[in-house]
Amino acid sequence: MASHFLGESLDLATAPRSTAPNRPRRLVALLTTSLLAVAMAAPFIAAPASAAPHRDASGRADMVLPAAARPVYMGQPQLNGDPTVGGILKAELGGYAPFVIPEGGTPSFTYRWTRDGQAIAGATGSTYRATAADLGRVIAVFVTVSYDAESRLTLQADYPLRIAAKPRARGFNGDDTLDIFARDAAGRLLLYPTDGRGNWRAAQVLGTGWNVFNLLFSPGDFDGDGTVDVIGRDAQGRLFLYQGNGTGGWKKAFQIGQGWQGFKTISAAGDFNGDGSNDLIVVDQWHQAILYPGNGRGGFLQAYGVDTYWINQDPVFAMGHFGGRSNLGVVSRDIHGELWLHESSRNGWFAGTEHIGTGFNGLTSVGSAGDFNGDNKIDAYSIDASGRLTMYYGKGSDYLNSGRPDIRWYGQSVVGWGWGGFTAVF
Ligand SMILES: [Ca+2]
Ligand SMILES: [Ca+2]
Ligand SMILES: [Ca+2]
Repeated sequence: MASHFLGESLDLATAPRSTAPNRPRRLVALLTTSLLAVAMAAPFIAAPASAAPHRDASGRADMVLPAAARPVYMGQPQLNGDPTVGGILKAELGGYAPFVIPEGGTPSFTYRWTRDGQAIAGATGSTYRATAADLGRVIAVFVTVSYDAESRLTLQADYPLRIAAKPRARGFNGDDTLDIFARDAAGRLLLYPTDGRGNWRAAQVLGTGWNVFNLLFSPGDFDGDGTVDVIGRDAQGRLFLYQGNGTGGWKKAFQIGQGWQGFKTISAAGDFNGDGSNDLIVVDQWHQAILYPGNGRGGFLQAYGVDTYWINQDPVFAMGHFGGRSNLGVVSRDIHGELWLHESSRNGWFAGTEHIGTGFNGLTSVGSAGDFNGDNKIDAYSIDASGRLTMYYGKGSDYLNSGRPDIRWYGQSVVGWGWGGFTAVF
């Protein structure tokens, strides 16, 4: 068995396929969080104000009624959204609507966000955009509902989330919007940036000589320096990392693997195992999906099989937090042109597969590069034989309340022409 990365030998035959080394710890973490949530879910009743009897001039005790603390109830809040650097997290009410007994008054909400248990200054809204300072840290949010000064309840939202490295969806040139890479027949690598609201900006040439690669993709930030990178595989099966400089150029390139020529597909997976670093997923010649977890510095941790029999699933591409929740999506297209969303709760394993599209056969290219139209919902694209670039607008989590949970798209539109001459688009 070939070694798949430098300096370390990996025998896929012995790579764990069904064991889940990080499951127990994750489970403990979830249980701890759940217990905390349960403990905190009990109605919080403020201690009554001091009610020492007041004595009037005659010395007669007189009851003074303190402001009454009424028990407050609230369904378990949820923490959702895109747990990556630059992604928006949302605290959402869950379960039942808050109420107070005896009833009366209008609930108001306040929020407190924490990073590794410490309050984040200024983070008091219902949403929070993760920053570079949050990379690898655990973000939590506490929701307080108040009916009056005495009647309030604070719950921690389920579940705290570890923030992953910047995803490919943040683009390459530093403005955190979708960009698409394309290689032309002459081997030039081009960048087609957008303004993040569905408009193209001027294309730029990123380099020449890229014809040496038979496979190109962007893993997001793979080396942990905060910038989106590109990976290429050459004919010898060597894998090279091109470090983005964060402003549309490069730092340097270096080899990060060898022996990758046997893989049918290699693609980004996002932070599939939830440790904060971006990972890769490959399909080998036996149609097995194998995760190559990134080590956050441009290298790899131990690879392992995550699914079997992904026959003829080509292409495979990362969709990030397509469902608008903290789940991570990887999409594949089968030979019938159906699109399948394979989701993970970022524990290193797939949780389930959903059908999300049909009629994608006959297209030259299908992929996803982030949010094209600026609604903070991940979109997909295709290129057909006539060179048309079509964008498919994802619904994010809106599909959950749409009455048609089977429809994951708002619609589609052609956003470019003349894309047929490229030898790679990603
Ligand atoms: Ca980088
Ligand atoms: Ca990871
Ligand atoms: Ca969108």
